[in-house]
Amino acid sequence: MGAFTMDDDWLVFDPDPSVPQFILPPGSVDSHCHVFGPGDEFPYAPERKYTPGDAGKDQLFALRDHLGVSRNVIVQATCHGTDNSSMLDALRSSGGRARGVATIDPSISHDELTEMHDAGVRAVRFNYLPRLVDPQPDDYYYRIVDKIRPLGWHVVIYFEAADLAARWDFFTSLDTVVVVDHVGRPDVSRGVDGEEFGLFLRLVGENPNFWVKVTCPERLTHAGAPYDDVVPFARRVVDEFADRVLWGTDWPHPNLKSHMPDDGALVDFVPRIAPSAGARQRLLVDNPTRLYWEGESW
Ligand code: 0GY
Repeated sequence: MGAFTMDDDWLVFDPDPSVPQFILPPGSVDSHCHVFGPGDEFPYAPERKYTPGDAGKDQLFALRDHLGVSRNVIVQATCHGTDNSSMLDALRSSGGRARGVATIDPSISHDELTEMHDAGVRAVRFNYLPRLVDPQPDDYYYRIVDKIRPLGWHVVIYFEAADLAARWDFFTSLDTVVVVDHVGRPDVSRGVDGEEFGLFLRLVGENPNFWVKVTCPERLTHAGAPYDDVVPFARRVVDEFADRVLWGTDWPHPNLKSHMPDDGALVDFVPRIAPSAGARQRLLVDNPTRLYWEGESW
């Protein structure tokens, strides 16, 4: 028995995903995935809000190869707090095929940041979901931005659409590239032409430093697989902001309660939101390569 027991209602990732019918173009990047532990080697943080089942780098790399993905962007999961060791270990084991998004606090030293940069970290994540992290004042985040600016890193933000208006001034004050997780977490029952999603489209339209991950149909859907109700939202963003969109699996899918997606089906979702080969090339290959491997900054 290991040191950690996953939450009673935890859903573990699909151990046997389908082989996708859609063949990913060479160089495709899974721009949003995580590693959890393993807890015996990389303990979960005392302040975590959930305890997952382990999902380590070997399983992630096996999924990468199974799906036909070339590279990963591994996002520090909140269950590890600001201890990035599991994520950094995965980056260092990837042979240059993974980049990272870290969670740090403002007291971090320049040497620690440089070490993370050398391992492949290129961004930090600010998380605004109280079910995942305790809120911090804006100043906390501005201090982090000051620390990462010299390295040319960007900021990934995770918020729910209902909170966008209240955070608008802070978000738009950020002078880095800003990547928004999971299409800005719209309530898809409100419609793609509704006020809520309209505000999000305005955010990205008015701020050319904003990028969007068209990820997580399995999290956004009310209808369930094959996620028809999410298609218009993701497709609108891909159509309007073709050079600033990223795709990812979100493996191993933390905190899903309704169902666990088939990761092969998540690949098959791509042509539905990016119907042309040109749009897919940008979404899957060109955009993430520019941002995470070539160091595009703002
Ligand atoms: C996601 C979504 C979630 C969790 C985390 O770091 C995390 O714990 O990001 C969520 O629960 O919505 O992006 O994986």
